[in-house]
Order: sequence, then C-alpha cells, then structure tokens
Amino acid sequence: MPAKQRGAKHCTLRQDLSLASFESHPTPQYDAEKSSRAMQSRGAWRGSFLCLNRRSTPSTPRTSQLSIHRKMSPKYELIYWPTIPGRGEFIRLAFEATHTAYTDTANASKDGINAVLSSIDSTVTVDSDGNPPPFAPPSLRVPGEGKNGKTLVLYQTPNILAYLGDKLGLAGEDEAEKHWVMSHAFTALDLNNEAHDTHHPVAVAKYYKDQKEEALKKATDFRENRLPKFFGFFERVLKGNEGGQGKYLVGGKLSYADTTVWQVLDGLKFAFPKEMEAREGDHPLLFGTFYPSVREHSGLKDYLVSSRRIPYGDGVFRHYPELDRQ
Ligand SMILES: N[C@@H](CCC(=O)N[C@@H](CS)C(=O)NCC(=O)O)C(=O)O
Repeated sequence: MPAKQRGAKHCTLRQDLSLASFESHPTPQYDAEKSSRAMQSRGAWRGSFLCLNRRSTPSTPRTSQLSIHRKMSPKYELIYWPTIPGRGEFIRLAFEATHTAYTDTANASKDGINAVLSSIDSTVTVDSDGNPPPFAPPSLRVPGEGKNGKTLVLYQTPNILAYLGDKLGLAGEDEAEKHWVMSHAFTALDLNNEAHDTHHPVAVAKYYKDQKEEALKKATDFRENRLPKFFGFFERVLKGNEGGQGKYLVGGKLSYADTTVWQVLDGLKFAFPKEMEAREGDHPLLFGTFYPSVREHSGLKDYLVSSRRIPYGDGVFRHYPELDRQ
C-alpha cells in the first residue's frame, strides 16, 4: 500500500461509521483504493456528486463552478473529506459569507480526496514548504503566507476560523471582540462535538448499532440537559449584546461566531427535529431572530440553496429518529 494512503481509514465512508471517527485509528489493513471502489460500487461517490451538482451540470466540479462564479483565482484551499458537510462546513461558511474565493479540493474532482489522504500521511514529519503535518482534516492551505513566502498549512477548525476571521473581517472590531468571537465560536464547536457523541458515545470507530443502548442514554441527557444549557447561554449572549439586535452575538456585524453557532443549530434541526421544534419557543432571540437572520445574510443566503451546500447525512449530524424526542 502506498504510504500516502495509509492511515486514511476515515475515507471508507462506511455508512454507519462516525465522522469524527473516520478517523482516528489508522488500520494497517486499510486499502484506500479498495475502499474507493467499494464506495463507487455502493454509489456513494456517484450519489454525492449528483447531490452536489443537483442544480448544475452533473459533471461540473464544484470548485470550477465556484471559481467561475467568483471570477477570480481562489487564494485559499480547503482540504476536507468529500461529500459531507462535517467540520469543513464551518470554514466554507466563513468563505461564503464574505464572498471569498476558495477551492474545496476534495469536492472539486474525483481525485481530490488524494489531497486529503496526502495531508494525513502518517509517514510525513514536515512538508516541502516546512509545515508540520496536520493531525486530522480540515486543514487550510494558503499559498505565499508560509515561511519564506511558501505555502502555509493550518489545521484545527477553531484555529482556521480564527485565522480566517482576521483575514476576512469576521473577527469583531477590536481585540476584545476578537476574543469574544473566539469564545463563542469555540463553545459552539464544543456543542458540535457533543452532538457527535450522541450517536457514538463509546467508540468513534465502531458502528452505531453496536453502541445504540449507550447512545439512547447519551442522547437523552444531551436533549434534556445539554441543549437547554447551550441554547440558554447563547440566548443570554444575544440579549446582552444590544448592538447586535438579536442578529449578532458580538458587536453589530456578522462574525464567525455567528456562522459557527448557526451551523450547529442547523445541524441539530436535522438531527433532532422534534426536540428542536419543542425547544425553539423557549429561546426567541436565538431561534426567532438570530437563526433566520444569519440564514438570510448576504453570501450565505445564495450559498445555502446552491449546489455547493452539501446535504447532511452520515457526519456529525445524523437523523436517528430513536435518539430524538419521542
Ligand atoms: N478538533 C479537530 C477535530 C478534527 C477531526 O476530528 N476531524 C475528523 C473529520 S471531521 C477526522 O477526520 N478525524 C480523524 C481523527 O481524529 O483521527 C478540529 O476541530 O479540526
């Protein structure tokens, strides 16, 4: 097996495996080529690309559409698993909200996944531009911004968001706001992780069906105790930020805290529709003002109905009816 394919068990994209777990336990037996063939035979690739391109020519790679749409060369390159929104979506939203060109490499072509596999090649200690290796996707490549004008490679979703927040004007108006934005965005990413653990509470690399009993307990606690705590918190933040009029968590303009909280709320609506419907009325600013306002924000509004927005499926946010409110 070529070295660059090792450690990429993540990409088996088995229908029942946890996303965060795609993941962490590289297996010597893993064979990316076999896995890719298996995906194709299951229609996984085909289905995904059809979905991705459902409003455009089926064979047009997503990034080509984006580049044409933006009429400029993307400076930023997102390296993330194809066909799932996952943690890559937090980064896509930052780009889309600011009309920033980017390449979503793994979704741009069938071979794009090789960039993801190379990025987590377990034999690499440092890349040709002097960057240390990413631990896990997503990572961000920024040509010209690394040491001596080489390509900079960043990983960790919160780190990428903080970097882009500064560059794209999504990080608040001053030093204090910058850190408030970080605090709220990272809190939303905690909630994202807890949502993942509802269906994989024991082992990220095992099937949901093999931890269903624990998942039922975990999801019950998540729905009954954790969701109201997080929602109540964000409601308080919105209430306290008078300049934001319920639309923004920090200050009077959109930040990556808003896009990140929004994405988690949206994913939760997919995963726990009954629970969310029952709870929304308790948090009128969060669900009555903030959620629809961010959705309508310039850049996001068009993106959310475009072919670039990848549907939820087997990632962090999964709809298992038995885990929802009964
Ligand atoms: N804290 C990291 C988590 C990264 C992560 O778990 N990535 C998943 C995909 S969303 C993955 O492939 N993980 C592989 C692993 O943890 O071994 C982040 O936010 O970027």
